[in-house]
Amino acid sequence: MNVRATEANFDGLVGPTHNYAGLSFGNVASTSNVAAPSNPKEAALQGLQKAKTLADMGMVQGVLAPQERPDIHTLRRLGFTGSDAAVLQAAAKQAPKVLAACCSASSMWTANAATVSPSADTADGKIHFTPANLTNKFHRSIEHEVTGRILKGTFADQNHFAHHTALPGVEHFGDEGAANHTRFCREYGDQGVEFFVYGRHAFDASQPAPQTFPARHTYEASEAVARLHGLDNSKVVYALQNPDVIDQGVFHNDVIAVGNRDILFCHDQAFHHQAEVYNQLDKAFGGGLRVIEVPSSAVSVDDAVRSYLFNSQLIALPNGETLLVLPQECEQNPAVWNYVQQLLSEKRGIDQVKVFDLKQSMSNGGGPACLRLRVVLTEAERQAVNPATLINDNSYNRLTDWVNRHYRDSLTEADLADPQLLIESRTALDELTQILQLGSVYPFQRV
Ligand code: SUG
Repeated sequence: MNVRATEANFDGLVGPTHNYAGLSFGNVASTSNVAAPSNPKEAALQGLQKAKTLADMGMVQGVLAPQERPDIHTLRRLGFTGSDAAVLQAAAKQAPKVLAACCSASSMWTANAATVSPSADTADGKIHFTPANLTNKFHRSIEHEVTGRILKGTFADQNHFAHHTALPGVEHFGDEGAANHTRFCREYGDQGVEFFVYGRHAFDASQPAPQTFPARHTYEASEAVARLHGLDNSKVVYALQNPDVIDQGVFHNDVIAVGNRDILFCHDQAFHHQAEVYNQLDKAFGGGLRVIEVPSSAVSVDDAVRSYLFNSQLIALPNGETLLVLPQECEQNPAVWNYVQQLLSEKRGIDQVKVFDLKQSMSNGGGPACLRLRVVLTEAERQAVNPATLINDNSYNRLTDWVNRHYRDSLTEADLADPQLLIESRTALDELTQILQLGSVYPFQRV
């Protein structure tokens, strides 16, 4: 018998060093906004506003803490020595791009924090978490260890939550987490179909792969995560991303497809052998999967990448309606907005849309879906989540006040070497670990 469960969303709190450093080759927004000044305060408030709005609509909404940045620990591993200020100064002089990478607030995109399998899908009946190794980008490859600690501090109860370490940190097992993972189910408490999308095969060179931009995530990584989580093979589907769309800027599957419950909303160019992928999903689902396929004639791949139509959150509201959460860039794109209006009028399963201003994150290639990690929770599991990480009026006000007190409203690459920024960031994070009751998760708290 299945137990009633709901989907919770855990959004990444944007860290105090949010900046635009052009670090993500293959991510069009990241490379085109390189060196633009950022506004960390606005970025964090925009994220919190989205979280609070969804909490107010009756969703279970949490937050995940950011990383410690600048990452002095990694800079020391790379040979910079002396006081923290001397490390920053030497890195700025000798290797400014390495310093920028060690200052990225990229952990805000918690769809890349981990892959999560709900307890209804796993052999031992626990929720399984595997932090993503994010090997393809240096600035992201230094996230997973602290991410693992933050996840353990948020989902601490070992009776309900099983935490794995990240896969081996090499390209063969490149893992980008939930951005390439979708789960279909009829009710959240039912056993679901877990859908893993990857960009290339690491051990089979005969398979198609992109020519220009990197395929960050491998088949072998997806398979390993499914094994670690104890998933039932008959309820797992793997699909190769269309290599041509990776070459057009679709660096994660969640830039071209989103799914929830019995709906898959995707572009007609999303997958290699697309019709076969639909067949496999429908078979594993036991029939009745609803596919809303957006034709290229209505929305081009380019429009999808610019607007982030598919980086939307497909949400089942408590009143039974389905909500599509979109970034405002969709409203500003005539082809996309026309399509959205048509979708609503056709009543194909999406009942309402809600648009958010997430420009600070969008300018680095992160939309609504990038900013959240989905965790399906039964009532007993929800009770076991660290309550301080859940959003309500009180925690929202506290976090907003915390951002307003600690964050700068402008940051450029030159500011990253400022020793005062390191002090501000650590002071803010030290207070945050108390607000969120996480314990000492950061390297500076563990020396
Ligand atoms: O990994 N951007 C992130 C965006 C991640 C979006 N996540 C999902 N699609 N789920 C990335 O490319 C840019 C950082 C910079 O250039 O400053 C960056 O890391």
